Amino acid sequence: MNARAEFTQHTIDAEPYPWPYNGDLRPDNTALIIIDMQTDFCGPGGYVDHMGYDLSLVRAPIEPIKAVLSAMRAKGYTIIHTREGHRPDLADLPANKRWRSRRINAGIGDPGPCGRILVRGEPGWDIIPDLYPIAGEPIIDKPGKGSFCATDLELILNQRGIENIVLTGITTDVCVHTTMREANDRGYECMMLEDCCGATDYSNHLAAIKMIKMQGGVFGTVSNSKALVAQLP
Ligand code: C5J
Repeated sequence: MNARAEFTQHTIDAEPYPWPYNGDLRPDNTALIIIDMQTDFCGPGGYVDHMGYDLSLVRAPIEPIKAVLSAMRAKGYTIIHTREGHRPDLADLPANKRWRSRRINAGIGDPGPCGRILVRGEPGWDIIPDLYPIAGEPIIDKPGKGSFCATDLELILNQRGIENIVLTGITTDVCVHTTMREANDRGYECMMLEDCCGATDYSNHLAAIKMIKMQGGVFGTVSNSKALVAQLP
């Protein structure tokens, strides 16, 4: 029997195709990325709350992410967390990003009930206690929406031999989608878990999921926490 014949295929049920495409799903080639589960994006007094959006939409993924995190941690998969935020001197904050946020009374860098909005080191910027990283889990601090722009994420993924990425977090249509697109263009095999993501607008959440499924899975594929937990090797 040659090495190829001994290779055991594992896939997770997903749409539009079972993931990963080649059936090569192992703890040492697969990472879970949890995007921006920060108080600023899902807690009272944070950035999203300032903008007046319904927090229940962005808090809905907390419990499903917990289930996936605990299953993947227990099986030794790579877990990576991200945080969107800026340096205290705002040197990495584009002027137009600040201007737009101030127009809607959620000025990045301005004081709020959770400290300065989206500023590194402030209470509102940190990851919520429910999903807090444990020792050894890399945290990627990013100034933008995508997790690859101006970060060392790609270097870390390459050092660990990661080929497959499970995407979770908030918001579906902004930071999760941008990261999925960036990862897909770099050749990573991506799967979004729909119940582990949330947007500030439910129809945008649904549209973002639909976009992934177009063209045979133009950015990857879509599954859910129950399928992943039940089928994870
Ligand atoms: C946004 C994010 N929506 N984490 N950030 O500004 O999706």
